[in-house]
Amino acid sequence: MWARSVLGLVSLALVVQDSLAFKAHDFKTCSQSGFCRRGRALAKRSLETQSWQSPYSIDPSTISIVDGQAVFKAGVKSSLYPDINFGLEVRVQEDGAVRVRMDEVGGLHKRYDEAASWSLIADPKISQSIQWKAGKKDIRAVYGSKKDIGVVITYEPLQITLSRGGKDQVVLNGRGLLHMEHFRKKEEAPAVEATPTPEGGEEQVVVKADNPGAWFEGAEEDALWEETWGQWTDSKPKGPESLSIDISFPNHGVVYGIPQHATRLALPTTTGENAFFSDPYRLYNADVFEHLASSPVSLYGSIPLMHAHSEESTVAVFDLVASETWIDVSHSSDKSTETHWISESGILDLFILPGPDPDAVFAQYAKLTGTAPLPAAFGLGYHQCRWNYVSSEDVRTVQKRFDEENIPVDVLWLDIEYAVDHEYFMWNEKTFPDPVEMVNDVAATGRKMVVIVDPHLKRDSNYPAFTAAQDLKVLVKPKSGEGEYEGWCWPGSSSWVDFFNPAAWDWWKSVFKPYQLEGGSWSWTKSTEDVHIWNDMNEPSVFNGPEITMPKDNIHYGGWEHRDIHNINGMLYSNLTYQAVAARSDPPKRPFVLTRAFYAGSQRFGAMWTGDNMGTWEHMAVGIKMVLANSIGGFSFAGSDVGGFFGNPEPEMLVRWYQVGAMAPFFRAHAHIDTKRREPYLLASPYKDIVYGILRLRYSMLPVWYTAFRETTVTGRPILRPQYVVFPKDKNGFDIDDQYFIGSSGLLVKPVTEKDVTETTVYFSDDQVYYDYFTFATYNGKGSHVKVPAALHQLPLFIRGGSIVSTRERPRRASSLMKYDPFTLRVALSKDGEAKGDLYLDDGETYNHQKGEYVWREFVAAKKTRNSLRISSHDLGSLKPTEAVGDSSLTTYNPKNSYAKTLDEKDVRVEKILVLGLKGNPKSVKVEGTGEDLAFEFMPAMTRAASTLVIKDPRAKITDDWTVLIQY
Ligand code: NBV
Repeated sequence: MWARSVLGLVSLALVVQDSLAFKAHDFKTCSQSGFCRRGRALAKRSLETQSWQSPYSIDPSTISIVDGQAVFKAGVKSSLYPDINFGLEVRVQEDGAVRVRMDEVGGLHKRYDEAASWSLIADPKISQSIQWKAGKKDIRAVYGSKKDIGVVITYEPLQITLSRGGKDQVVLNGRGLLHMEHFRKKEEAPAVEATPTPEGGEEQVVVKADNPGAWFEGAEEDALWEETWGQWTDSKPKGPESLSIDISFPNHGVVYGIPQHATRLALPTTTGENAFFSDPYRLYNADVFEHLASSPVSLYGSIPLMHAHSEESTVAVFDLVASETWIDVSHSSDKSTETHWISESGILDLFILPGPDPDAVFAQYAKLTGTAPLPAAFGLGYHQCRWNYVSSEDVRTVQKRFDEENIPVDVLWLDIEYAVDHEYFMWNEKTFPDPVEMVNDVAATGRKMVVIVDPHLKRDSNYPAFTAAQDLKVLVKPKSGEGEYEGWCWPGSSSWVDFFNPAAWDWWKSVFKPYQLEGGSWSWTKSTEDVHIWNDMNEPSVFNGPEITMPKDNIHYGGWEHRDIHNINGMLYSNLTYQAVAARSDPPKRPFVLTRAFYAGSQRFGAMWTGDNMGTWEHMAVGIKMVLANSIGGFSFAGSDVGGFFGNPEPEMLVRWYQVGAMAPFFRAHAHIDTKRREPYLLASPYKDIVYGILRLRYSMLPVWYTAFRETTVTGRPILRPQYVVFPKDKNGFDIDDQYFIGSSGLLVKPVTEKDVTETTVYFSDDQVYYDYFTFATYNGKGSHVKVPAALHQLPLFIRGGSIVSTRERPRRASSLMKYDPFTLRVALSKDGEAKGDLYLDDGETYNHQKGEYVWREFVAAKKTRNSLRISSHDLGSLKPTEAVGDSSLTTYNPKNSYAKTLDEKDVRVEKILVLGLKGNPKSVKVEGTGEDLAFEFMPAMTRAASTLVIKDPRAKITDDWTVLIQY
């Protein structure tokens, strides 16, 4: 690795140079990882052995049904090891999801079983209406409102099947690959003979003399007790404890999810004939430099959730495991998918989410891991970052340039060079002599700053963050369990706080307080409430560690090894930082925290970005797919570095990247320290004008993004929705991952990610009219791939007929200055001449929305007679309370709350209504009730462009109920 050796870190320049050469062999392939090798070898043997049968079975005499009728428990045995006991538990939850847990009982050690406590929001509620019926060979339950869901647990061999309407949906251990390696004593074994693998890793193979289980486990012991890879030896003090399970979807031909990988949304195969990738997808949070644009290697985060989809149904599995996991994907036909999950440690804790459609799966998953809270509104604005703005004067100049050009930006960012010696929180006083004044200058224009705080703490006895953690004894320990683990990172010799240790929590929260604490302990006094936080390197990245991370035998709180918790580690860091930023103000304000590492549940703690992408077209394109995969995984607040982190994008590429970024929930430009400056105002015309237009477009669409966020907060439905989510029955859309809808707004976007493009093809699935957002050109859907103009200044963005889109079209410098701006409504009439859409507003800053301080309106355009159209506005929360899986405070409200009153007092109104696709010339436009005539302009339909009616100042306050009547 570029900075592996201590001596290598001579100067930043050197490190950076070296970093530009990514070496794939810094990361293991499956064949270089002992347990993955064992798992895949098991799968191979199963294919080679006729009449293969899983050795695991249930002992019927041990079956018990507890908790009313809902929880099935039984003992499980493996015929290979009759003396070892396993316990199986299958619970059916209230929403029909099935949880399968299995652990070794009375083993030599304990398997890690705490992943659920970090990832889930609560213990899921068990169904009270399940009846298990035990037979001789199996036990089964039938449930669901139509009594069409069945769970069958077969005793011998052990197999669990979920079916719907008589069709198998999910089968566990159907291929007999379940294997929970039990804890064992290290026997006297012949000396290890190390054979190098072709990739340069070392296979350590011990031949066992007498092994009756060889047909299943293999005749040889492979890296059970110790594993050496490169210069690192993993001591594996507890020996083997890996877990393999096959999960099949016999009636689903496509699978999605398991972020984070740089690949297509519909996951390509990794095994079987003509497999697309040769290695399984890996989940092992890792700092992978200059990663490939198409690869199954693990990246910075892991969400072990997989959707399986067909025209008939969507189901999912959520494998709640925190250790390194590899997942093979294959298709035995184009209608079925087989997967094989191999994890290094931990219990089996797996959820089967029965669907039956994508929305139901989102709700089922959100009930488990929660939804994203509403963000601070500025988080949806444009973020200007680079590594690094080098001084407070630099920051002020950047801000000034944005203001001079009259272009919006909400947040200016500081990367690691603000911190002297890379001791986070500690300003470099030479370059940042006046940090509080600098932040105040930025805040004076309604903006915020985000400052990086990495998790590695320099081991410096004068660094208060380090010494406090040391005094509290909350640092991660080395394998001996004594003292503090030391690794190498930006500041040199560093240690890491163990956030699994509750003793670290209150302290970490106190550190972010921008005022002197009682008792005199250290806090970040040179900061303000306008500073928010960026958590990078939290995989964790350790320059001199194996695979640029911590040794797996490091010890965390509770005696767990790092291997047990690795994939959760980064989530705890952003969780605690999020709490810390919230806790510094009273009453609390919504924090903004950006994280690089993540796990299932991280959506509760801020935003993520896709890490260090390259400035290439391929990376631009795959970034969209990665953000979509993240959205499937519940983590919608996502984006990738605009411009590409590495490299100097040509202007055309930069423009396209702004188009991509502006259409992502998290919109930030960022660049490596070695790159040339590329702030939008540095571009020449016409590029600069196009980018300015994109920035303004983003700001005008903020109400759309915020409303979509509300929906995800309440329902768990993603903000970005790929085709299969919106049209689950249209199989032509299943592979499409380069266009997507934004929330329920009806907006469909297909960003261009190729050079020299003047037109592109968009897929319109349904029998509906689609309007070009800018020109109002119309396209008819129904399964057509349509060519649309896409020259550099043209972003292919469409409104689906039947939608009403609310925007704010007055250019401002920051979103905070738009709070009381008027709205424009685009009423895009459906083929039937009707439309609707909603709009959610709150103060964007406090938690008052949870006390009902918000405005949630619906606009409806409906025909009154054959020749008249009514466009009306009414509040939603008092009329149509919806069921919430997330924040239920956002479903019912009193429309007369004080936030609504403020909007009323400030006269916040609709200033313009655009009606697209009216079929006839309007004769009059009036306010219904008063009969007042409204001014309007009308452009009749032209070939392929919709008719456009512009109603000016419809006398419509945003908080009032009103109706406009159009006669035509
Ligand atoms: O803090 C420096 C960078 C940061 O700019 C980037 O966004 C992170 O992904 N960081 C990684 C560390 C080193 C990158 C070469």
